[in-house]
Amino acid sequence: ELRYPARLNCAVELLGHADGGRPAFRTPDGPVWTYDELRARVDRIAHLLTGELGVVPGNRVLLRGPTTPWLAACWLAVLKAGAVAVTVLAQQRPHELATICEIARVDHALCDARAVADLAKARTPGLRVTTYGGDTPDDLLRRSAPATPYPAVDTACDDVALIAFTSGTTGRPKGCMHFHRDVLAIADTFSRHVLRPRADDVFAGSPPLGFTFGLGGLVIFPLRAGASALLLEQSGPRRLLPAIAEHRVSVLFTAPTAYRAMLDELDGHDISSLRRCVSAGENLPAATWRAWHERTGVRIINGIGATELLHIFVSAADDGTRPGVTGVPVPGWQARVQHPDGTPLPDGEPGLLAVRGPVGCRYLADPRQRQYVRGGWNITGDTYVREPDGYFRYVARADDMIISAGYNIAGPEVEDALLRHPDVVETAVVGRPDEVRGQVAVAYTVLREGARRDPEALRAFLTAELAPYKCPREFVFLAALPRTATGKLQRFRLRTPGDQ
Ligand code: 3SK
Repeated sequence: ELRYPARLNCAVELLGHADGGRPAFRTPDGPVWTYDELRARVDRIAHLLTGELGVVPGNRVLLRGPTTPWLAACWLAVLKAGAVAVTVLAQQRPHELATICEIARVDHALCDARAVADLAKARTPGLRVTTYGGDTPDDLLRRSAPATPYPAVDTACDDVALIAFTSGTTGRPKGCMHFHRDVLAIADTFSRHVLRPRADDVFAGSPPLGFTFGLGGLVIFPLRAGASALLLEQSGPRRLLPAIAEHRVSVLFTAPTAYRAMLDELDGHDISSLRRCVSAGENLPAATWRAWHERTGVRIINGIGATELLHIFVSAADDGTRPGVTGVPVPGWQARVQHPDGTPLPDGEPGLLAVRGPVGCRYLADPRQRQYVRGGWNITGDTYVREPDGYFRYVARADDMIISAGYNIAGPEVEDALLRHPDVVETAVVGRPDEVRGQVAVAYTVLREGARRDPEALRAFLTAELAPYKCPREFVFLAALPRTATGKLQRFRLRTPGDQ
């Protein structure tokens, strides 16, 4: 069991241990920030926050900008000053920002000067916006501040440190409150036991810091280990590969689609420095796991996490990783598969994934809390099967099962099979209402450039791989699949005809 002192400021813990001369953050073209430099910049920002800007402990501070060391420094400074960080995504539009500010009662915002226009348009009454990295005299980084160490606010371990918003694939965003101890708990469970990072590791990846997958992988885990992170503003698959080669990245965080896209571009890039590759955010198809392993020799660490629980809670390490399954509960976490009435189900039977561990879901003023936390378990909304060997295998999102003429069809299983076809880049199989069968499966598919749109060829390929009833009735070819800002597939948009 994890035990933390009653008084704890997680920013102090994250910044506190590494030797000051060691690298903390790197960027593709800027100078390396050492731990000493990072500490000094965090302290400077914290002085300004609580001095000139008038932030007091408990104030909610919105943080917005591309993934840069300054954004990470602002996040650490807000926490060190006892305030609450509300990190948002660059893609969030003014009305979404306004909703987040309203739900989280945001008082102040620190915003990369390049991203301030949308925030200004959000028209949130009383919000005080300060830019960083701009050229106006009142820009945060142009103000003068004491060069003395900032005495961290003496927060309790269960004071709220951050409010993370679920991008949600649908509906009003939910703010999830996380404590100072939660920040350390994700590093002391998933990172410590699964990643087992070393101080000479270089972390990098594509998820933004406004998504807790990225916040953990690119800030919390490297700092907790005294390691460094390469922070990339542009982190599409084509940018990641040269960056991995140039900076000898050893721990990579990205999404299943990015692994698949990188496979096509691997030639000519030396990525032999990679020793850990983490995939989360969506289910990792077995075909992608196998192809990556074959080409790179690295076994992808597949994980399931949630904004509600901050990071990954089911995964596997090293030789324990396998294609087609997620893994076992991360040490410190418990998981089971249960019936919607809360009864645990036997191995082999699909049901709802329920987890509990050191981090809990605490929605900010949202009655959906009652659906997410039931009987002390967090119900993630995923259908899983626990195999007899204790591994958890993803079946579908609970509301994504397609029921056609009495058959249950798991969209991801069909997708996995379709992805084995050499022309298929991405696919989503969803149910469409049908008068005769209740629902029929429809495959929305993105093909490789120049490939022929041939539904019959795909059908023939699939019937050799799957029971015929699982074969989609219809194939629709798209240029791209609809996704949220964090890259999650928006199946509901595919289910609504004309909304793709
Ligand atoms: O969406 C996920 O699967 C996830 C994974 C890791 C950390 C956070 C999240 C939301």
